[in-house]
Amino acid sequence: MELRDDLARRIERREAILSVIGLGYVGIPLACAFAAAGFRVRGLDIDPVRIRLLAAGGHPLDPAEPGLDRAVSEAVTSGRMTVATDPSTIRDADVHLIVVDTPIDGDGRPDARPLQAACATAAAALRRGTLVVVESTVAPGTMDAVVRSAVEAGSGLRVEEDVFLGHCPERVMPGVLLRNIRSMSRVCGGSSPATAELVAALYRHVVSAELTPTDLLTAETVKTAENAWYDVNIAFANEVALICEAIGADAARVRELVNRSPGRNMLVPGSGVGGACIPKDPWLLVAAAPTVEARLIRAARGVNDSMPTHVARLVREALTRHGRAMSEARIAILGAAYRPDTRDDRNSPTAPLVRSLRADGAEVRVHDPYILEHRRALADIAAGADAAVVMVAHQEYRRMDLVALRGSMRTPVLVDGRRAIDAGAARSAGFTYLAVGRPPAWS
Ligand code: SAJ
Repeated sequence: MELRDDLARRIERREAILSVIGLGYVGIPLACAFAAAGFRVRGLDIDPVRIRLLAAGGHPLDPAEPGLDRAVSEAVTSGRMTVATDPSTIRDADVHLIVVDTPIDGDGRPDARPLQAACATAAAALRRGTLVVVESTVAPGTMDAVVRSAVEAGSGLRVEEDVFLGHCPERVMPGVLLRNIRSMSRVCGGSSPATAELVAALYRHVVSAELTPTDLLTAETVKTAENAWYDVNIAFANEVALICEAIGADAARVRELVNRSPGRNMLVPGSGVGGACIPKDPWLLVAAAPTVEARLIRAARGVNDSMPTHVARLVREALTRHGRAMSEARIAILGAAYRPDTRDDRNSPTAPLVRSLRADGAEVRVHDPYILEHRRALADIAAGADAAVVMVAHQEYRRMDLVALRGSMRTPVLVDGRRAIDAGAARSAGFTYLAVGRPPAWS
């Protein structure tokens, strides 16, 4: 096919112009990576504040994100990356990379509106011989039912006759955004095998890990299934932890010995599952097949979403044994982020925990050294508290002075949602120490 071969040559020579539609925590590092590889990149976003910041060489993401400040600055000052809110700026692009969010609604149903809007923007700029690649994680079947339809309706062009479709799901992780683009393997879905090869050839410029060409549906299913796998296995670890607490076994020791058995990989129990991906992607997978009950995947979501409530129960039980009613209790929550040593608090389990404790009438204060609104001194947050609850394993909490913490509190209850604290040290400091997966101190 002459059109595709010509595009392949332009990609190989890095003459192809790329647009990146959606400049978020995936789109910004992606645009920078392709600019650093020598491509001209047209960034597009609907947020003028974000665009102004990027055009000045800054970015709205975590300032501590390794290498990102420099990557954005170099991409902009080199002139290889330009950014705008005006969709006309992507008309000369040969490849459109769509990187917008793909949320779900309260019932777990995909909300494809941001994707549809981005497809319409790309479609308006499409010319014969161009490629559209969706990086966003989508429910299997979306590339065909939503993207293909929007692209053909919006451009009047036909997929595989005039234009080409790809799906290369992102595998970023806050805290290692640029590293993951280079080092994480990717599936490269295409509207035909030749187009899948073209997508792989494009990503070869920024990915040094394995690139596997495949069809669009397989690519959509791989991404959502890999994260549903993660969620189900975390739920398994959490359920074993609940059983261990009830029977008096230590889930950490059980996990350690289970994983010595060949082919076993029990994950880590904890206070819940946060992030932009894991709580959402299982629902995208399930949504693809409404006639399939998907009881296991749904139940796993329920187990993981119940863990913050379980932590609240541990707090309640410990305070009761100290004669402290929840209605008069002061509780210090350590950690609002969902990932250790980052400020990323998307879908953090801390939010439902705070709601649950406040519903019991407790006064709840939240500390997190990485999040501006929670950055008060830990000593101030813990002063006079009846319980301290570790919800994310920030280094600051792993290293904190437990004797000083105990001394500042009114009641010595320490609940550890991430096994971040040494139980012996906690007890020596005078705490009633509880942890997810560990039998209660009084059992
Ligand atoms: N968690 C547990 N127990 C575990 C593992 C995780 O409770 O054994 C919890 C974490 O505390 C966290 C949540 O689950 O709250 C998410 O876990 P994570 O931080 O390890 O994963 P994410 O959401 O940051 O990113 C994941 C990653 N996938 C895997 O690690 C398999 C990342 O590589 C993907 O790129 C990303 O999803 C994505 O974009 O899908």
